[in-house]
Amino acid sequence: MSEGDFALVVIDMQRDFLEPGGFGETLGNDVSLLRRVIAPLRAVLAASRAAGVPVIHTREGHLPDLSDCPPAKLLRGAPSKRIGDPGPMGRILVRGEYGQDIIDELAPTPGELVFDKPGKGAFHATGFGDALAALGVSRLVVTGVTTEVCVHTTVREANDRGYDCLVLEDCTGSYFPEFHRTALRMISAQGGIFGWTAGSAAYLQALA
Ligand code: TIU
Repeated sequence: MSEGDFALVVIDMQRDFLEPGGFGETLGNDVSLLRRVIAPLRAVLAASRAAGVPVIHTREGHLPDLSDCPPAKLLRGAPSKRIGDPGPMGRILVRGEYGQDIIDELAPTPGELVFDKPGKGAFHATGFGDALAALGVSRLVVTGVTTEVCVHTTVREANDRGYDCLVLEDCTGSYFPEFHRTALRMISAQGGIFGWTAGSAAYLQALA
């Protein structure tokens, strides 16, 4: 993997998805299932930073007045709390709240780009696409949660926009282990219909 032509993208490693009392748990999920992503992703972040790879983080979340949250998203499902309701980590999935921020273990360093996004994909209603264009990269190494929701939405759109995507298998995760496995297969099936997948060990080896 030649350096200088790719960025590391870390999707939604937020307390709202990984810690009790946040959005993920209000949807009925066991948030502990995502924690296995943290250690390998910490290693990937450290090695990427050391190699000078640009790192971009995203956070799903909404404006305090929820004007960027479509009614369909606000009303969907039968969550124990809805987006914007008060929870133990602040208002659920609202920008600026403690729960909406990235977990301490993977906190961005000064200078790393962080995009708040109202949707599942990183491109919709954000400056993510412009940031990639400014960086001049054509390839993305994609990590984060959840594999079949925000990672997939982002990878599918990135693929349409002409980016080659490599999704790191152990640095992505789902509340549904079978969805995780299948989502990864869906990316690389048919000769790489949306991109490719690999374990973080291969990425670290290629960086070294
Ligand atoms: N619920 C779920 O699996 N995911 C999300 O709502 N957002 C992200 O994937 N970040």
